[in-house]
Amino acid sequence: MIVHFAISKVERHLFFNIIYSQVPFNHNLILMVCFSCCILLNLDLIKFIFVSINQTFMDTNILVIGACGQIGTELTQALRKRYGNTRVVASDIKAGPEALMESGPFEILDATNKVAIEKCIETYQITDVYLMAAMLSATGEKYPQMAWDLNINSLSHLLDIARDKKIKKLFWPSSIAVFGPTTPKHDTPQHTITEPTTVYGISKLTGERWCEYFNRKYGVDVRSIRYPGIISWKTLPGGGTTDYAVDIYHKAIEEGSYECFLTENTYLPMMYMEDAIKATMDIMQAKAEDIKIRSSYNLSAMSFSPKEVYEAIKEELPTFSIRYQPDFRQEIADSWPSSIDDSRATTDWGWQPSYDLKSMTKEMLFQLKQKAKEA
Ligand code: AKB
Repeated sequence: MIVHFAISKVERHLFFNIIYSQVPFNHNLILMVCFSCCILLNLDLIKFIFVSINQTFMDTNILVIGACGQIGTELTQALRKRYGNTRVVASDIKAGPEALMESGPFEILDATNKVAIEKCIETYQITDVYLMAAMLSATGEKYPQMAWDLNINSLSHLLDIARDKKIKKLFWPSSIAVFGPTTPKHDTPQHTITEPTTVYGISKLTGERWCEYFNRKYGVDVRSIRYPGIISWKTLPGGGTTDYAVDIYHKAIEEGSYECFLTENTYLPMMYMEDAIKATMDIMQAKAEDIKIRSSYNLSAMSFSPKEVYEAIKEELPTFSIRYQPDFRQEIADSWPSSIDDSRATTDWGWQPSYDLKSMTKEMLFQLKQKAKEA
């Protein structure tokens, strides 16, 4: 008991790191015995020894900033599955789902507070950061200055931290929002006109230029993809223009009808969450020399309109109905591409999506029906 209370949060983190680590069992046993002996001898010594062990055996410790958001929640769980629960620190500005906060370390962290981020990185000996905190397109238009401050300052802090060699690798998501009304709309190429009209798009485009600059000038290993609209059943998105494509499934199950804020023929690039998580983890695991684009990769899986997703749902739920009531988000959607050419991601690091509209619709409806039954 006395020993338990004498161990700090960091030492507990390292202790569980050893238990759950993927080093061979006999090594694990030796480390555990060493650890126990050290506790009885000297606490400072413990820290030193376990910091060294941690660096030797476990070379990846991850921090997810914005872990309670739509992508952050599922990304954190997937990373914990792959790297071990204690090696993935989840953080957000406020508390999130219990499952996420209880399955591994969780810290309250403001993505614009550089000092707090650095402290967290030092405490947990973080090597890789996934910066998922952002204000999306629709909310960004309501609070342009806040969107700019959050999206730009958080990235700028992390790039500085990476330049100062305090972390090894940074993942930062960009978006199809970097494109604008002057961009070729169909099969939008990787390198093309980028004149975004939303503050979100402007911040993402600026971020892309910063990433490439920090890579070229300081050798920072930053990796990025331009997410399309992401569809998932576990966590709701917040403040985006593509949010309708998630909401429509929820409303189909809960109410049997949906009022859509985009017109029926507005085509946008979309992706199922499982594919988005796979892409994010794959680009981070790829060899550094294979990541040839250091601004951000085009990424795509499918393209559909509200009418097409409605028809796909109706095949499964024949009484489902829809009404179209476009609002200010229509103008944003009209400025974005309807489909994306992501061939560079395929050539450089092997990107391949698994879900199309039909398979995603089946999976979404199945999972949401299960969830409704369990509630
Ligand atoms: C949004 O709609 O703002 C986001 C995005 C496409 O980046 N989902």
